[in-house]
Amino acid sequence: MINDKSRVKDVYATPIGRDVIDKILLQLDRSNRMITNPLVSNLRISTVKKLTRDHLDDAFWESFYWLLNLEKDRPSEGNPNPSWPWWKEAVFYQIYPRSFADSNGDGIGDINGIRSRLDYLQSLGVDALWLSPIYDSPNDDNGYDIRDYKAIMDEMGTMEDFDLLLEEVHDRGMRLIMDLVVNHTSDEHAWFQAALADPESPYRSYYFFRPGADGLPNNWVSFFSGPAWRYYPDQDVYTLHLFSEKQPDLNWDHEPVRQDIAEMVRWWLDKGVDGFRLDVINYISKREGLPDGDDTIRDLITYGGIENYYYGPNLNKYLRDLRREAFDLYDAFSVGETPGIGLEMGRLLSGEDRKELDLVFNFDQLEPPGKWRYDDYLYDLNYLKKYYIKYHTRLSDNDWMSVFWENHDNPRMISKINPDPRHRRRLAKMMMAWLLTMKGTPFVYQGQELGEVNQKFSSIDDVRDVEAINYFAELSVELGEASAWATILAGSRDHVRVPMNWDETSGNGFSTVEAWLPRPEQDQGWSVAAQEEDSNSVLADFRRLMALRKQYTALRRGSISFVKEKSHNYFAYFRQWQDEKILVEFNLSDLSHLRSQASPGDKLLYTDMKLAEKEGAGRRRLLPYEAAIYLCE
Ligand code: TEU
Ligand code: CA
Repeated sequence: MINDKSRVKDVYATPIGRDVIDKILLQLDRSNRMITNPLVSNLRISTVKKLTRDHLDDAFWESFYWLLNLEKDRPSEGNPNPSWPWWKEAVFYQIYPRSFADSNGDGIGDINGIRSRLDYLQSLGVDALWLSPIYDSPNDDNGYDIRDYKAIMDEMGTMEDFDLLLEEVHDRGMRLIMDLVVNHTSDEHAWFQAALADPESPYRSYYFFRPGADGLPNNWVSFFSGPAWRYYPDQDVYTLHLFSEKQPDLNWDHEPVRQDIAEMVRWWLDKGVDGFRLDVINYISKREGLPDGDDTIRDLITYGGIENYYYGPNLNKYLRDLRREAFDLYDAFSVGETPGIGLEMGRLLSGEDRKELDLVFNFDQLEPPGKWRYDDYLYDLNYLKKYYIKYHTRLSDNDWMSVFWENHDNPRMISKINPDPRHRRRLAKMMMAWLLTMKGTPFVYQGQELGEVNQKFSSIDDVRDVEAINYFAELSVELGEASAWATILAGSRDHVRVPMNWDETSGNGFSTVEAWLPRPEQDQGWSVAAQEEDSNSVLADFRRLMALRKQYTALRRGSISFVKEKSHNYFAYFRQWQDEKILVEFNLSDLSHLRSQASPGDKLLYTDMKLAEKEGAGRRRLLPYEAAIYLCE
């Protein structure tokens, strides 16, 4: 048990303590030597408490101890015999169905649209598709608010369409995973409707209903602005919603909820679905009594209350149960979306011996210290490099990580790194080379294979996302509309939700009518059609890189070792499997950089083709944002 008598090093030795301290150090841009040096590491917490009295009150320490003492387990430091399931060697491709392809001319992407593009997907060489939600939903949060888990949203098509899609994906040797959104349902779900209609309903316990009498039940805030509680005046009750007010949280402590969810998961797996991505799955277990969030923590990370549910008391148990009662019966794959968790928590959720999740999506790589998604800043790739070095230095053979930096919730990475259009192509290629040669399982988001960048939205009327709309309203009051809009433009999730850029026609080959979220501008030369015609396109290089990944086991299974770690703006690593050794090197800047690692006998497997032609072999410098891959002699 961690208590006042414990020393700093005892706290740092616990997985949660380590993750929390590492996160604070990261924000302060300090190395962990600040903690591991004997002077600090031997301090008693009671002393630290005194030293930090002005910033951290008793409530903070109470929450911190509670969190630390929750987790008795430690990540396993090895696995002599790691397994090689398909998903460790696969490349996943995420489809945002609303924006992929519209088959019936209503401006909304649908299942038959996806079916019509399966040849394209197969031609990319990707192994598995992940579909964002296509279930019946009133679309308050684009399908992440599910009304009926076993029905298809009208706009998406029918269950027959889905069955055909699944069959056709399998016929092409690919796999399909779905999105499982079970932290919350829609308020229009039958369970919630029953619960709301009758206080005596058994479904009342499926959610968090609290009496209205004394005002807000606690101080938790919603990720989509405002308090996390919706008030129903007729009944004088509140319900908890961590996301929009139309997304009430399910009460996982109530066993029938867990049973119904397991049954629903089996129902889909029985259809032949290959697995699921589990939406905000680390939020499902809330601290008993739903106590107030600590003010200091709220001030640090804005999401008041989060320490009470982001790695809750029964999280590990609920995941194990769900795996045993559904996933394992079908040998199905699972990747958990786990915002906020750190490296060690991730290992506890996805270690091979743990039997919880296969993989997690951790988000620490998306923003450097002190930044968050809505900040307008340039992302320094040296930070991404440091992140992967840290992870791969720490992970054991019992762990496997997901590799990604784009999805439907985040702006395009190229725009964050360097929005100068002159660098777009090479930067996009370099990021692809990175994604596809880093150790772990890559997840590509639709359009990433084209080098997509952010959209030129001009006002709040151009965006559709509930998060952005709510946040704009909140910010406008504080800052005025102009500066509120600048913030929305930097971070809006709609940058990546515009229709896929299939061709150069007015509807971009996505639809014959105006899309539900129009692209504000044509992006000439960057469509699929244009890139198919260009052997030096990002798309062409994506396929080249995919082919290399298929050809060389080292790129999929190989160990990773980093070289010249300290060299600024330069990132290089070896991947090795048995006798096969591959060197990958990147220039992380827009200036040329000395190429330092390859030996003369190494065979160049990949670089931007135009560069290779122009400069020939034996060049001494890497050009701006150049990636090079060699087979070592
Ligand atoms: O996102 C969860 C999440 O915490 C964030 O990444 C989210 O984008 C939010 O903006 C935090 O401010 C998942 C889904 O990926 C997202 O699309 C959903 O809106 C959300 O859960 C609710 O289901
Ligand atoms: Ca449609």
